[in-house]
Amino acid sequence: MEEKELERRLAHKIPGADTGIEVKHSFCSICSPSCHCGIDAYVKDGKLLKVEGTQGHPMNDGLLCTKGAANRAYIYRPDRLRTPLKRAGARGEGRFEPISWEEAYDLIAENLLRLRAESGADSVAFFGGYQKWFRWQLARFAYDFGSVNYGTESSACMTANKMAWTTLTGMNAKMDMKNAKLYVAWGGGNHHSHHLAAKKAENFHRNGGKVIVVDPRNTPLAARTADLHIAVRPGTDGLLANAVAGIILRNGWQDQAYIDKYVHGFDDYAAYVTSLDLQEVSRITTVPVEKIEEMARLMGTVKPMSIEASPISLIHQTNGYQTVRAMFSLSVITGNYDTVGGNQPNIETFAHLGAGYATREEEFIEANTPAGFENRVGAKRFPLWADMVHEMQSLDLARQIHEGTPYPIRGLFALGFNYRIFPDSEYFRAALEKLDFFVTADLFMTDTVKYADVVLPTCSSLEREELKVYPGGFAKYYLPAIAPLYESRSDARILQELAERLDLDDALLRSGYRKCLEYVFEPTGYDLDALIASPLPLKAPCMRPYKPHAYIDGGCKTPTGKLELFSERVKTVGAAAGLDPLPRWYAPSYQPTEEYPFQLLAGVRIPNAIHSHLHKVPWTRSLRPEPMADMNPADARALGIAAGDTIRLVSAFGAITVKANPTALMNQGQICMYHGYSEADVNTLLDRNNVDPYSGFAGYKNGICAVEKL
Ligand SMILES: Nc1nc2c(c(=O)[nH]1)N[C@H]1C(S)=C(S)[C@@H](COP(=O)(O)OP(=O)(O)OC[C@H]3O[C@@H](n4cnc5c(=O)[nH]c(N)nc54)[C@H](O)[C@@H]3O)O[C@H]1N2
Ligand SMILES: Nc1nc2c(c(=O)[nH]1)N[C@H]1C(S)=C(S)[C@@H](COP(=O)(O)OP(=O)(O)OC[C@H]3O[C@@H](n4cnc5c(=O)[nH]c(N)nc54)[C@H](O)[C@@H]3O)O[C@H]1N2
Ligand code: SF4
Ligand SMILES: [Mo]
Repeated sequence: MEEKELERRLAHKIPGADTGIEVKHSFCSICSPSCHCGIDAYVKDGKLLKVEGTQGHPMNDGLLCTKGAANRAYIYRPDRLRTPLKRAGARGEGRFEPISWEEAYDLIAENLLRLRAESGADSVAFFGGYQKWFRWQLARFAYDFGSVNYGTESSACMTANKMAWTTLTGMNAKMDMKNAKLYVAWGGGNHHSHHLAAKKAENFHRNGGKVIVVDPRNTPLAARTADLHIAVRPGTDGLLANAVAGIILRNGWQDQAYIDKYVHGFDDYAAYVTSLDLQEVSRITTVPVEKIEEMARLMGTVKPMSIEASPISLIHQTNGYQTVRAMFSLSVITGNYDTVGGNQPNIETFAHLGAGYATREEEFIEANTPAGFENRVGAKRFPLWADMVHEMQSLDLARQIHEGTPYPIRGLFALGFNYRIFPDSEYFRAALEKLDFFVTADLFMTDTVKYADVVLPTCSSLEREELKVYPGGFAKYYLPAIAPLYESRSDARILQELAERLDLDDALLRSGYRKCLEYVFEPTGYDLDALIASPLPLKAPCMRPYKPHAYIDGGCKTPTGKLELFSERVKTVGAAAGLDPLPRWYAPSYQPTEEYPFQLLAGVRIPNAIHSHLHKVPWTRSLRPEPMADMNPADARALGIAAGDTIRLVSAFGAITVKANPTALMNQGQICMYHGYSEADVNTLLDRNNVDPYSGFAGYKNGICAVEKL
């Protein structure tokens, strides 16, 4: 009887002394740091049995998304790297021989030091992928080595938004949806990209808040929450925003007292936005005039208003930076910036998150920045980026490897790197072939890893210690739920050990993760041991309540100290490159043609995948077993295409074969194709030179293609 009961408890994975199952507090890092949900990890004999969302966690309160629920399948993927590897075949072939960590470190040290001696430290570039947790240490590592070329995947994600807010206000900004009366979701695909934000939006709507959704597609967010859905033509949002501003000003809905006190450049801005012709705007954006007017009425009269911009869809256009700047300007002219329920200054806390309090992260990163920083990759090509962002613009990396100008890049040291994330990914792949030495750390044997000379196996969030901060003033220091699988080591440990092996002149970095954290978190008042002991995230002792207008009253961190609708910074830095100090709209480069009649939105989020790393997990893959292009049913019918037919997407740069997925989500004339598939990489269809001159961001949502039935 007792045996039966134990069997039952084991089968149901019930924790207890009898079953030997323990519940450990960990977290999911499959998607961006703006989530990183708390996980209850059920562990027996060092093996992860199952995961559940942590109840009461300030981020996810018990919830996990499709991807997070697949954590066990993710970390036990059969292609996990088990040992360090040395390349034994040609680049890309995938033939390796296992080596020890010592041998790997020796090879890395020997080659990096050789390249530095032969071609200078800048000839080695350092790159950090989507896992943002190690970046503060990687940046310092690169600068200690002496290279100015540290960069990240954020050359394709979010940074252009930050640049726009910073141009306007001197800082990045966040929403205060909890206290808003109007929420404007501009190009956000929340239900598929951020289920927790979607839930908040639904609650907001249910509690009587007004919602405007600006999205070409009839997304779940639009269908379930929108009082007004603006199905704008992709790439024309900036024009829409400026036209809305013009209507607000013509009706006197602006907050003139606020503008008089806090704003620089209002007259130039007002002259421009009120000159726009509504009929023309309607024709270009495909939004009816009455809808534009209704949008302006809501934005001009319902207060407070919080605006949220997608971290990508608008800035994956070649006019993206100007577009989001135009949108954020609406917050300023209506007096909604730095107010309760509006958009508020966002203090960058740590690891790409604004938790509401400051740390010494920036100081830590920038302490040892080498001389010649103005020469980093992409700096000459994208002067505004170079002026505002303390990283190389990684979009230019492949070009510099190929062309060797203004100086050669011969080595690449990467943590979590996927060349397929870049436009014209084939060009980047070919660049990897040209490198003298390439080392990367990853969890899996990916297409990119196959090009490395030395491969380091790293571990997942469940296998490492990591301090995470959370919005609202929280932090939690997680310990590993299970030991690192096989011979893998955490990225933080790898950096520490390599700093030692390379004899970098940096006692702090060499003293390890915990010591570095103590330095960075010193001003917060946190006791790191308490952050480990507490099962749930704790509030920062230094956290202060928000005070409206405190920031703008104190003087903004802009050249004039005011909110700059006309940017003196862009005027100074961008004049030679022809950049406009006003958020003036211009059309994105590519428009459909007779040969390529469809607008191609590459990489709009799907619920079951994130970039490259869930396509190979059977659970998540089963929800969308094949690479599929979403298209409007009428478009499909016109081409004789039925659901599941094999089709080819063709552009001037490449072609991929996928399945057709006709869906009412899509408008006519537009195709959505997710990225990250090895077998159908949509980024091979894109033009690497189709970029935003302000930010250097690629036009991922500004491609064109033809569709052929096979
Ligand atoms: N067409 C198109 N392209 C896009 C986008 C798009 O919308 N459309 N989106 C862009 C955006 S927003 C982003 S954020 C990027 C995504 O860019 P990336 O972050 O470069 O994309 P991933 O494919 O996730 O590659 C990350 C790699 O890191 C590995 N990895 C995972 N966890 C760890 C870890 O803890 N340590 C280490 N060392 N490695 C780890 C993964 O296995 C994977 O190989 O793609 C960009 N590219
Ligand atoms: N499941 C899942 N979740 C993810 C990711 C993932 O790959 N999978 N990636 C994570 C990352 S790295 C990021 S950066 C975020 C991205 O998060 P989101 O910004 O929410 O990403 P998307 O869903 O791609 O895009 C949002 C919406 O933008 C619309 N859109 C496209 N072009 C335009 C345009 O020109 N104008 C307007 N107004 N709308 C447009 C699309 O129709 C889509 O509904 O998601 C994160 N979450
Ligand atoms: S993948 Fe899902 S469960 Fe994991 S952190 Fe992101 S939202 Fe949370
Ligand atoms: Mo992203």
